[in-house]
Amino acid sequence: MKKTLFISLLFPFLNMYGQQAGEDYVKQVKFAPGTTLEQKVEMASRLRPADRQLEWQKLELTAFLHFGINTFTDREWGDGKESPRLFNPTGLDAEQWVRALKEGGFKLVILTAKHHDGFCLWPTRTTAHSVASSPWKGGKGDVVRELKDACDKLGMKFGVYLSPWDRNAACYGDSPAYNRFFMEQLTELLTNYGTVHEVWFDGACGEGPNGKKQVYDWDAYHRLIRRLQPQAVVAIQGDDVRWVGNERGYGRETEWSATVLTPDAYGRAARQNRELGIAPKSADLGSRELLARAGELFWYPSEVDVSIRPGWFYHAQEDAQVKSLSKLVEIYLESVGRNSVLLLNVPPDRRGRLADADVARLKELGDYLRRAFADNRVKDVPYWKAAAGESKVYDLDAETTVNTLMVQEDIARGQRVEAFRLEAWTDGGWKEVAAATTVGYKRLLRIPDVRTSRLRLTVLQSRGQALISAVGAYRLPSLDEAGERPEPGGIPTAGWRVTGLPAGAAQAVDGDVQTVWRAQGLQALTVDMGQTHRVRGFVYVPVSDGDQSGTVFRYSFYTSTDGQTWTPRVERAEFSNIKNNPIPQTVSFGRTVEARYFRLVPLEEIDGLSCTSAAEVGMLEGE
Ligand code: FUL
Repeated sequence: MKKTLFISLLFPFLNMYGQQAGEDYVKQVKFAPGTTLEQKVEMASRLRPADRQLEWQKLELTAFLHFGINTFTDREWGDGKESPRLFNPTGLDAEQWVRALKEGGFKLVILTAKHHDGFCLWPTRTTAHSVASSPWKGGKGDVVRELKDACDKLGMKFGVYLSPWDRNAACYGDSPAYNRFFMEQLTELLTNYGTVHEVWFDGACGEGPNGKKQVYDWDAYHRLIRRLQPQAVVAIQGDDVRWVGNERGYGRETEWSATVLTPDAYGRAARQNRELGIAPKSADLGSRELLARAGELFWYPSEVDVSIRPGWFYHAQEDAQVKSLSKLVEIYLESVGRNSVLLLNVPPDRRGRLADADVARLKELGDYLRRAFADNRVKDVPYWKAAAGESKVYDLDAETTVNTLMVQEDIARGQRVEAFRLEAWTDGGWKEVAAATTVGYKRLLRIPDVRTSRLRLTVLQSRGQALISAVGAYRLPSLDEAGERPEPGGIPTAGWRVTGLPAGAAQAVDGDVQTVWRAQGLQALTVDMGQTHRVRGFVYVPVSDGDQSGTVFRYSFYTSTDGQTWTPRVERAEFSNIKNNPIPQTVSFGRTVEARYFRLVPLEEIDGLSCTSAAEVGMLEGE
């Protein structure tokens, strides 16, 4: 107390948090009680990223490699009971992964060194549940080493995904013991493989109400990372990089890197975020309304993680569902173009290679983006310090047709633009062609073709002076618009009848994923297909837009030939990761069986609620 008084007498220009009036705040700013909104807005304008966050943001394109036991069991979440002997890639080629990603324009790659099943892709000293117990390379292999060597050789930054949730470790749930175990794993990864640029801690934990409760020591994990790899950003359950809030590949229309969302890993997060009524998925994480009520502001920029295929791990049955080039370009525009870094997952297959279709798509994406953004028609872009309400005219190199506009802020000095407008000079007058809210590192806006020779940018609202570092106008080549088609099953649903439920339940089996069935309680869905079919599995399509309540997490599935005797086909299973990635769930029975009736019995909803929903349930035709 005395010391604080002494310091403030000596340095009257320091505020109560030791920050000097007028100086920049790095990564975080606290508001003293009584700070007015006007003062907060001014302080927010001076919040800037730490150097490692700025370097990370400039990468724009980063990649994920989900690879491990699940690759060999065809699952999305393993239960930790798998034999390490299952891991046996026949032709692992990490250089092939890195080369393909470089062609795609990716600058950093993150490997799932350990996923939720606990299997380690490096020969760790902490557990026998690793590559050392697998037949691959006679137990002498190290996937982390092979990837890191390939990255160093080919010029790619490297990151590690180490799942805190571990379904194999015996000590998981004994908090101090597991924290020591986990930190040893981290230490191995961060000391034995050279420079690491990103550490990814997933937030998932599906232990459920009766599961083991592990209290993670995030502070200690973070201190360890800062000591061993100071340049590495810590993502998701870290405080450098924020999960965008969906796994579908898009950032928000209004995406603030300067956000009032307290990182989950901070002990005070639950209370502060609850008080503000926000969570990582909230639409608004940075408006003035929130700022007015907040006690802290963080530089916590968004990362958009999405897979090139429906699942995160490789499944042969998804070979025909590699995202189209047009979908990937849309994802690029709505992630990198919305002030986020894209983290695109491309999963190696059982050989330990990226599949041909994925490699070809990465090359197409890289070629497309290089071509699309090679020629900025705005030639002269001086640094512009703009007050709210000010405009600036940019000449194009000639009258030309453009369909995509870009604005960038100098985020090294903070994120300030709250609203802006772009006009094009056409037919002898200014015509508004785009208007949006935040800019941040980069904002890309698709517009209908416009022929013009001049653009006018107006900063409509800003937190202090906006610092515009770049403006661009491009003509993106057209794309074949063939979208992806969700595949509800295979057996036509005409003539199917739901038994024992109100008529609305028919919407779950009408062959149309747009119509949704919702019911109170955990309701079993029993269906009479009208005739006997040879079936090999089923598909559950969850509601993926808007209200996801009722989505089934744990379930059992039965079939019957007479509607009297029921055979369990899958018992007490889970739709892994369905909460974050609500894609169609294809479940195989492992063989073809005869059935006229089927029954899906929900055992647990994603949030433990007592309700059920489905966009569709379909049956897969057997051999
Ligand atoms: C999720 C995990 O549960 C998925 O399996 C995947 O790793 C994804 C990137 O994060 O939360």
